[in-house]
Amino acid sequence: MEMSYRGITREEIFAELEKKFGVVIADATAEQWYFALSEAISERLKAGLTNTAEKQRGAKRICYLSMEFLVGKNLKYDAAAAGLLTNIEELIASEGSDLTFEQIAEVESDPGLGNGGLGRLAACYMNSLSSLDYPAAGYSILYENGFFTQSVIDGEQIEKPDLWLNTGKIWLIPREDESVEVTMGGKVREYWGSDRLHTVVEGAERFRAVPFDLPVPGFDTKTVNRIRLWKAEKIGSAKDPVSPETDDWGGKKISSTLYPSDNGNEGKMLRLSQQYFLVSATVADILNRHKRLYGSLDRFPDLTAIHVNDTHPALVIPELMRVLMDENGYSWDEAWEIASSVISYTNHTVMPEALETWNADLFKIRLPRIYAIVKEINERVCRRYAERFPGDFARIARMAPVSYSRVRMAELCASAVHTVNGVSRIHSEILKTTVFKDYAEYAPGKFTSVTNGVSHIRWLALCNPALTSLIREAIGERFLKEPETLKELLKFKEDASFLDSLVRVKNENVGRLSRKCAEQGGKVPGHDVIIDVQIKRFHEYKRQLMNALKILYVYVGIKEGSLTDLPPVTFVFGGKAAPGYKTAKSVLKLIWNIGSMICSDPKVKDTLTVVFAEDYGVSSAELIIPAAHIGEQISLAGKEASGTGCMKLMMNGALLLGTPDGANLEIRDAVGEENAYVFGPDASEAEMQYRDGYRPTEYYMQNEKVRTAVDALDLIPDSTAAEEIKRYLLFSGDRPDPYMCLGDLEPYLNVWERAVKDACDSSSYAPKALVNIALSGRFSSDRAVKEYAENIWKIQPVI
Ligand code: NBG
Repeated sequence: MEMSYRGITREEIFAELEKKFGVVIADATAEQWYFALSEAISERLKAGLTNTAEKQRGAKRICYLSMEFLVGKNLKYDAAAAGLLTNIEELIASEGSDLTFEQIAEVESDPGLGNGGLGRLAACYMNSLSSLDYPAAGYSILYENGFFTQSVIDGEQIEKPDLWLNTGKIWLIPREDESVEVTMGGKVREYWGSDRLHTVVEGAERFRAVPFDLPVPGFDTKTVNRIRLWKAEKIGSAKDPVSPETDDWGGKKISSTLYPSDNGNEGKMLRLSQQYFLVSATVADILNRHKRLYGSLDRFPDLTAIHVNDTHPALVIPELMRVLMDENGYSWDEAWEIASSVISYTNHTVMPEALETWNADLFKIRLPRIYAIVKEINERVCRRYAERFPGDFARIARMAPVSYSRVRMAELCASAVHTVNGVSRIHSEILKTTVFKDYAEYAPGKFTSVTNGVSHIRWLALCNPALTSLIREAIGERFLKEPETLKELLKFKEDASFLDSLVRVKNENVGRLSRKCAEQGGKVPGHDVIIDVQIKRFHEYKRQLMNALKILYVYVGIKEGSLTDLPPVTFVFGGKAAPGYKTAKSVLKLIWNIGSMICSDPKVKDTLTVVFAEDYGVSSAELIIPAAHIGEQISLAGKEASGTGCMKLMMNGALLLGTPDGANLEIRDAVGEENAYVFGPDASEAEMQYRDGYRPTEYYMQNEKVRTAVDALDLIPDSTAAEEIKRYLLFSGDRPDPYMCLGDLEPYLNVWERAVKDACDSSSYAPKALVNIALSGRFSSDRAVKEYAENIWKIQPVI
């Protein structure tokens, strides 16, 4: 790959070290190297940003609004994107330093700008937008504290603040010159003047939104787009006589923490404030820039696409209308036309608790003018719904953005935007028959699907260098820019030496993971083991509990001698439970306890190991995924919108073990049934099963395997926790375990056994792994972003 930027020289590093630390290169620590290299790369990216802005002038661009961008460490990615990896490695080596670039890159904390799949997806999309030279800007909040840092002591999750900015701020470019003001609270006053009605908000709380830009370089191209992160500062204080009646939520608080707990009104209000803060600052920024570049807003809709990543930034709809009407003299109809022609929305979940709604009274106090606009939108769209479905009041109430004293964000989006998409084929279909059924009947053309994708650069090339060099030797490096060309690997399906190398690489990666586990003092995978991973947020619907029951079943089988021909298996779990989510925490603890029980059992401990990777995040994923043989995606069918872990695992040669849910289905279709392990009822069967009344005790009574697994809960030393889980599975109220773990347990156990045996037989595993890697191109974020660009945003690359 060509260097896209001027190489970094020894003199430059020398000067940086001297300026910042007063040390010479020979004495520099990994940390000092980190800052010097980051500074050198940042300088180049700054220039890249300016050149890109210049080049993109006059082109339509996408503004991607997301409350999260889980970008992962910057140094290594940015160095690779800029083509500076070899240059840097050589530079370090030529100094005779003991340090490696890997060690230096590790100094950086994972940026705390997101917590899960949705945020990681947004980060991959920004990477691909730049790599494909699309004009784009991400917008989010500069959280001082990331989600939280997780440690686990005796199975209890301990949450500590994530102070990622200590190493992260070096990548941020402060742009105080482009600060804007955001107001909340206050009272709406209308007055008549110059032949029209004017609306102003008086006595509002005022905040300054200060932008910090995180440059996002494209891979092997000069395009650098930015993610603009807003930091909140309060202007004045609560005692400020200008705003005596408003509550003081503190400017600092708004951007201090990612997703504060939303229990109770205070949390809710803060979250609403964060969301409005993001969209209000962003709309001001987008419009200011547009006017600066083009003089007026006349061509605004031709040159701008705005994307709402899940409902969190949905208030961009009324906010854009507010600014167009109140500050720029547009009429309602004009403002509505503009907002609905530029804004599109992705839904990322069908879980009812995640479909945001706000208490209308709270909303009205906090955002009075926005509330008035949302109410007006509500009245107008409901009138249209009523024309189309006369007399069908139940349906109109279901479709209304404001209904039963709630402001409903998904309904607001579905009513206002030009395109709504789901994130996998099945999810998009489910949306049309459930959450958005009424709208899909009203405006079928509005709904589409874009299956998620992830960056092969981060999730293959950078995290799995051994596999990458093997692929590079086999088919060259075109796959880095065109992941679909990985297909060429299929010609090695019967090539014994290539398949051997694939297995060798996997073992090397297992070794790398083991060394890391040992360094961190945790449990270590054994030798020649199968690595079976389930890494994701802890949530009931993802069913880590079903996996735990499987481990218990296998444990008993080995102990009692009924399961004899199993290879050694290490189960790797990683994931955080939301601080207030009791069931998720109990499951985490259960897994921890099972791990402890197994490792103190001499009869089983050589065959089974449970590793819990604490503080799971982008960096630990980069280590675990390349080592995995089996990736578990076992959500109850219909519940996981897509899943992207399955894609990352696939491109690293892990075999999918999963339910017919989300993107699993598309992976299965791509690689064929023989190269993936899919089990259990499909979404409609699962739905029917639940509706007809799921009776877990019947599974327990009638199925020996189920009984063995559930009874094994009694073996766990912490009996209270085990009792609690048992109640949850079998009895709790009239609705035990809504995700029906026991219903799917038997087929899961059967298919798992087959998968593990295949995985340990290289002649069966290696060709399957190869097919998975070769056909992972379709799950690239480049493909996904192209679909968004062409079908939804209508933007073109600018080279
Ligand atoms: C998550 C889904 C995943 C999906 C990601 C990215 C939210 C609200 N949703 O299935 O649960 O892969 O979004 O689309 O985080």
